[in-house]
Amino acid sequence: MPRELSTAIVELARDDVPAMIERKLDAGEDPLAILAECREGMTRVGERFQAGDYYLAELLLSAEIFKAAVARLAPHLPDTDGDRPVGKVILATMRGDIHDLGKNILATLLRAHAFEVHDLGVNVEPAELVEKVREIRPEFVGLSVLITTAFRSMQEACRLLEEAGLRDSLRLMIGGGVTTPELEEWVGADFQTQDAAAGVAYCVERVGEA
Ligand code: B12
Repeated sequence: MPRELSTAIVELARDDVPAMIERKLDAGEDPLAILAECREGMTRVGERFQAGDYYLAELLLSAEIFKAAVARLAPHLPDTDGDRPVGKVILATMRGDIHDLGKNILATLLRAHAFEVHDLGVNVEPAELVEKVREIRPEFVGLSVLITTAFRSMQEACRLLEEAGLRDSLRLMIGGGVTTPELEEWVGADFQTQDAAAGVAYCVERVGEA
């Protein structure tokens, strides 16, 4: 049986992964499904790291392989016809967290759906997020998280938005591999997912009523 794409990522087969993606695209496979396979590989890399079988060097290499995979898939991701922005979204990874691969995918998908995306980057201070919201007035704010130590800064961001009177004018989404419905409630968000496509669907559905 041929090796799975997710396994090639776990094995850090830097040279094989692009060729495997190419073959899948040629065979007409859904680029979003291919992306999901890559992400599964990253989850398994994380398990190896947690078990002590992989170190930071392997995490870094996996991130490089994954970034190259996303770059190859990006032109094939779903697109829309319109070029006028349908709505504005601010994205950020909050203080304490530097993971951004998932956030970047979400940004790509949202832009492909004609949203104007303001990506504030990683390790963002809650007060900085609030300032940007005041300036840009987005319909949506999306916070990405992969490390539990950043939960508190997400909750703080939500509280500061409320105190600034800005919380009711937008929908707050949280996403990333460690998020759960319980975290959504604890942070005070409106939506939670571990799937960027679901986040896009949420924005597309709600943009008119936001
Ligand atoms: C790659 C990686 C790294 C890379 C990150 C590179 C980068 N530029 O992002 C590097 C090597 C830098 C790194 C560093 C560290 N990492 Co790391 N890392 C990972 C790994 C293997 C994969 C993460 C990833 O990118 N997955 C792929 C993406 C695409 O998935 P995703 O983020 O979930 O995104 C998808 C959806 O969730 C969704 N989405 C994401 N965000 C959002 C937001 C919204 C609004 C929406 C709607 C959707 C959405 O879209 C994506 C596509 O569907 C994970 C393992 C894992 N289980 O995830 C560990 C992991 C997250 N890392 C971990 C740790 C501990 C660290 C370090 C502390 C290690 C260290 N000792 O220094 C540092 C973190 C420093 C810090 N303060 O942040 C732990 C966290 C544990 C915890 N309980 O919090 C994990 C879980 C590994 C583990 N099992 O121990 N890491």
